[in-house]
Amino acid sequence: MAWFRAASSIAKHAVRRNIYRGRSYYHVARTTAVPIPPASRNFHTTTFKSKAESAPVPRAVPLSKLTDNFLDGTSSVYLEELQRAWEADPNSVDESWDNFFRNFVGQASTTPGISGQTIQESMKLLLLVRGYQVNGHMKAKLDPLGLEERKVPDELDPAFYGFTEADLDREFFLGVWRMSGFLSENRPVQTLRSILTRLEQAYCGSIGYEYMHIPDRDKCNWLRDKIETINCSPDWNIFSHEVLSDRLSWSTLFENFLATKWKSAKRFGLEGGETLIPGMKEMFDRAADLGVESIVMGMAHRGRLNVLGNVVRKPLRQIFCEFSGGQPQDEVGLYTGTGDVKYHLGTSYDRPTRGGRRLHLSLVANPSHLEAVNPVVVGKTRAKQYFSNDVDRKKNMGVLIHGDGSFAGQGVVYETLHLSALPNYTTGGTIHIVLNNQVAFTTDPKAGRSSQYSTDVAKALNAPIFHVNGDDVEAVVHACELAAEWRQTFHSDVVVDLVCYRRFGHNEIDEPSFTQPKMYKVIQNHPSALEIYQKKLLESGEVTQQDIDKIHKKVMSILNEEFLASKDYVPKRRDWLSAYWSGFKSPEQLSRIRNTGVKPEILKNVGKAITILPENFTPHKAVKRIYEQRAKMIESGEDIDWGFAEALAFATLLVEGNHVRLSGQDVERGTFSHRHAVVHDQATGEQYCPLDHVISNQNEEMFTVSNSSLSEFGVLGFELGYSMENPNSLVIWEAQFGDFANGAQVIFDNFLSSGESKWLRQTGLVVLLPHGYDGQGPEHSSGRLERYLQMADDNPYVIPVMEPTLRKQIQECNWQVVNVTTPANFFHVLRRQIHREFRKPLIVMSPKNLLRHKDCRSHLSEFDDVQGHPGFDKQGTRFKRLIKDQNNHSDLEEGIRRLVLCSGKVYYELDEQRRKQDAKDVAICRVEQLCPFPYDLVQRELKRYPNAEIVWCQEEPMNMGAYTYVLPRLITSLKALGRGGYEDINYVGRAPSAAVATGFLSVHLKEQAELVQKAIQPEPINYPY
Ligand SMILES: Cc1ncc(C[n+]2csc(CCOP(=O)(O)OP(=O)(O)O)c2C)c(N)n1
Ligand SMILES: [Mg+2]
Repeated sequence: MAWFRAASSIAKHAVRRNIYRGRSYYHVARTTAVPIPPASRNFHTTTFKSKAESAPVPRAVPLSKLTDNFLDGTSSVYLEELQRAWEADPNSVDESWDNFFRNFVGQASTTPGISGQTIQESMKLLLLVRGYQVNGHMKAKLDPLGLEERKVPDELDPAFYGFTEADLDREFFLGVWRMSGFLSENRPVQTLRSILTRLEQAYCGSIGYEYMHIPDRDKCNWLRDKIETINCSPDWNIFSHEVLSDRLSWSTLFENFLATKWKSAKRFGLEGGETLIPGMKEMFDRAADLGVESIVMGMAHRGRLNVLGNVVRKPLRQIFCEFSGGQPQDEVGLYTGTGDVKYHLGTSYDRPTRGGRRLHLSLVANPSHLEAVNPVVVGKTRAKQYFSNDVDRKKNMGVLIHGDGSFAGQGVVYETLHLSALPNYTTGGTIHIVLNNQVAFTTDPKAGRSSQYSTDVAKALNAPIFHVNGDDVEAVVHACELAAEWRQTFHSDVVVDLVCYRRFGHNEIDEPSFTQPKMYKVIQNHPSALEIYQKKLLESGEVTQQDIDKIHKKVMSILNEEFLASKDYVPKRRDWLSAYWSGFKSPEQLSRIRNTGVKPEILKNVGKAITILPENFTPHKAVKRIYEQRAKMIESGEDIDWGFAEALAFATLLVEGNHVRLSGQDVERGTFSHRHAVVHDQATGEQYCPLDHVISNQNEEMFTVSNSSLSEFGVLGFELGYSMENPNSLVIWEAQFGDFANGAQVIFDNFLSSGESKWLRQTGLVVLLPHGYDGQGPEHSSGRLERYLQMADDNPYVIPVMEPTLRKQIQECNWQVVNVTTPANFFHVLRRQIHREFRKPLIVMSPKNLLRHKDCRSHLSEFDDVQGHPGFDKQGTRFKRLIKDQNNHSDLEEGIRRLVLCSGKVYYELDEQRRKQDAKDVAICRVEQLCPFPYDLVQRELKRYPNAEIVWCQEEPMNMGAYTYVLPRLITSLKALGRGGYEDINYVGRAPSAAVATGFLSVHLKEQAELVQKAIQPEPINYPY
């Protein structure tokens, strides 16, 4: 077959390709070329510069292009030395320095007016300029309420540098070289007064710029150009004024309208921060002009309805209808779900832009957990980039709107920011807007954060931060525009800190004066941003009162029309479904159960393709052995282990055209060194990923395996967002050890287990949680299986339809939880995720010691679809939800005295014990799929052993593991068969415990031996009674 590259010479010579799209990350060792590391990320260098190399060459440097540490102590000493050399012999220095010194001592013929300017004065002047660049934002007028009490830093005071009143009208020389920013202007000589005026205008107006923490000169210069150049602010012509007035009116009147129609409803209004809407619109228009075609947005409660209505353009009648409590009518074959409050719902629309383009906007649904949606948005954006072949990441962009309290307080903000430059997670920059109303519920900033600004966390990522006074709509729009330009120019994150206020309480029925009395006294008399702007326009004579009234009338009449129309509006659930998913089945529509076996020749071919390493490649010898063993496995079909079965699942899905992405901590090698998906050349450090070469011309990201940052919340959220974009992708997150997943609990609780029910969005995300008791102590033994089972929404007392042709059990359940014990079954459960017409999250308690267990092997015939092969059941080759006893029992086994039901790796220990004791009258069944419960198969086994004592055996403590989930379902199964109830189910396992496991290996071994022996013991168990 053409698409195989099995033994092709190209495969042999290929090394893992560069998926980083030409960016010069220093860990791009997977590429053939070794890129030059950027200084900023290479701080652990062991390379020392030679003296000759480090001697600076005196070259004229435009002021605005100076490195940020130019004026430190060493630079001035250096300058003084240079000056001395120049005084001794002007020809001894570079011509530019000659020019420089001539000017300072008044010798330059071009600048006759300045004499007596000392070099110290020049240095101080430069320090003053730098002072504004670094600290100008401290003096910027950011707070619309004027309540901020900030000490203006000394660096902004000319007296600090020794300048006096008398110097104000003295002319000073600032440079003759070509400079960016206002200091250029071909006016190197300016009075101190005019220099100060310009500095104040540029840095201390309604926008406070923070960018001097960015260690990249070009980026700083780009910004200085935008900030300092006299005509850098937009040309606010009358057209813009009209557009701004209109947009601000919509934003303001929308909230007013909701407030009058639904007086006591919670809507988390935008009042006090209405300029967000014109700001976002301008940002989106500008981004569209610069090539953005699709924006994924995430935001919390505040202003969400306004954004939905005015930015995303969700029909107002629909918003009003939902506000009145209108419930979607159930349509045949469509979801019911539990729904969610109106300010959590997501949606997507196409928005026409001012420039005549169309911009696709999607607002991701989110739970009330602030900021939790951030990584989800970023992951979804990345998936959009992959599926639209947006290799430059210019067409799809993420925008996140935050609250000031949550941005500073929630750790996931940092975890998400820290994904921004990772090659397999970057989206080419997210724009963040902090809707900074200077309060979080009832908490003042001084109690809510230790940093000066709520945005300080973003400085760690070298993002520029534009603080802007939310009452100045023009400034807000300018900052938003600049953010879009930054993102499209530098493809990195940027933050707009929109400093505003909250006109009312936390929500509309909350009383803010209980806790912020002074602030609310000011707010009471504070005009809205719209009033301020209209007044300004009226005073300037640019608009008339009639113009203003006209806009007001137009907006109000549309709002009223939509309100009337909302009464007849019939909400459709379809409104909530998204593009790639058409044809996928809801829980109400029966999806055929498909086989997951693969044709033997395909298995063989892909198997070969993924066991070949390039010629001239020197893998570690242990890895070489693993690959040789894998080659043997595929050749002989025997002893296929876990790691290889997983690779076969990936490879076969790739061949079928699916995208496969696996991410998590150390997943490339695998925490337990079993995967080796990326092989490292021991001589060159080059990397090779065999799964990148399954089909010819395989897209470099089609298979992605990526070590992640050390974050669970952020990375799992990212993969969740990624998985939601396109169903034809197997997206997997693997925890290092299962218990670490609790750091991502919000994603499990509020998105993965309940997202479909709340928001009607499906995901087939797979979560691998290493689990199993092997004496590693309390923190590495358990993947906390019980938690995932406890969140399952299947009714323990109702057996659903289990007949294969009518079964919708999985479709109707919120997720699947499995504890698989054979490589072949793992292969099938992964493939099953894709080979079905619906998507459901899959939680896998994945093994640790089974990865190398001699009995945990499968034959290739269990993977294929050949009738008569061991994997082939009545219906074909599929994932086995339950593995019956291996002793090939007939349909009725009256002589079996005990049926041990278990799940996971304890099976192998039980089986061994049974062999040791030669306990032929004990049957052991493995419940591979715990949730939803395989009632049909469990009942089949119960019927097979009518006289058997029934035991649930687990290695986890009684209050953990699957016991509490299995117990009521076993009772239900027994009752339905008329075979007893609660007291007939015996428990074998560890006693209840607070800690997951003992920290002492000896205790572990003793406990483990006891429970295994007990499960097989000849005497009856009679436990817990
Ligand atoms: C993770 C989390 N913790 C607590 C809350 C409860 N809560 C809802 S809004 C809010 C205040 C948020 O303040 P801020 O981020 O400044 O947004 P604002 O409401 O001021 O717009 C709090 C504490 C929550 N929703 N999520
Ligand atoms: Mg706030």
